[in-house]
Amino acid sequence: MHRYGATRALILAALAAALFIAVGAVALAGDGPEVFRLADPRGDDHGDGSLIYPQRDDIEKGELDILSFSASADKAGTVFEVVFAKPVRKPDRRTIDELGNTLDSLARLGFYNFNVDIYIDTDRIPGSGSTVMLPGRRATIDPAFAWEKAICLTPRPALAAGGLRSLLERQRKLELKSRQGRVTDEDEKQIATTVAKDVAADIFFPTLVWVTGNRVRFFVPASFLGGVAQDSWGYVVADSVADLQASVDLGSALGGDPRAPALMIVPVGRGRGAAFLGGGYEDDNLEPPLVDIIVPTGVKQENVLKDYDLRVDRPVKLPGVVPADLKSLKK
Ligand SMILES: [Ca+2]
Repeated sequence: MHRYGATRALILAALAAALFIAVGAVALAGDGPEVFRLADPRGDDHGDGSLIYPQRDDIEKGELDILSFSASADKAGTVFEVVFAKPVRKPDRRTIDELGNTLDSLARLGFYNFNVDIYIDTDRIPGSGSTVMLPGRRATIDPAFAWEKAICLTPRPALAAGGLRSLLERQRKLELKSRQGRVTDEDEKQIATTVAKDVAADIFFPTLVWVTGNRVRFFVPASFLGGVAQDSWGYVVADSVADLQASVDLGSALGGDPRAPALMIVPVGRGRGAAFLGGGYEDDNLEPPLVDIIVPTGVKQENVLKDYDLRVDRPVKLPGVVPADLKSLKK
């Protein structure tokens, strides 16, 4: 009897420990104080108003429809959260390439259909920072919100980071070549080192991700943002359909500029199809393949994403949102 009691006590202790660990893990996922929350309308997951989801049976309207974007303080950094209109679709065991790779072995973070880009203007000085978005977004950031730090939540972060580095390396090699005529091995090494350093300092690809129902939360360390995310910073948030296969698509031929590279993103095309966002215009390489973006109060997403000019090659300019400004508006 006594023995049975001891065993039971042990089991209870083990259960309590397991529960403690589970609770600890949940607490890690951003249960600290909320820094800000930005709301976004339901039903606007159509970019400039014309985009149609890829015609596949594993993605449907609502899945990329952002309802809110928020940030919570965490001991070691920030946990961002995106809430979608529909549950996040989980990678299953189906084989998706000739090598026999299964979807869940490639997309290991619990989601696979979307990217969420976040460009953060931390210094709030107009014109200071970058206005360039990740390859294939076919849009720029409004110089008033030029960014210092970018975050790209994508199903295959390591592949995306590697793809971005090789793209930038090639770009800088070409620049150097046009300046000095040739590129030496030493130059190449130098370029690779600088690019790796720049990408690590400027762009973060989250690998700690929690998916629950309609919500995806992801951790960004204080070492990257220089502390916890601030509500006085400017945020551009845009989502897109993820292309799992191609880290860097160099020959995106779908109605676009064949020279324009794309990073893990499904392009826009005409009509409807499985491999692209439908509803695009003919001979149009400036319509962004961005499905849902968060815009400032009083601004219409569709108008922002339509505001480009093919005649003078002027792309869309995305404005940032400063959460603290919204709070003062409410007062
Ligand atoms: Ca939305």
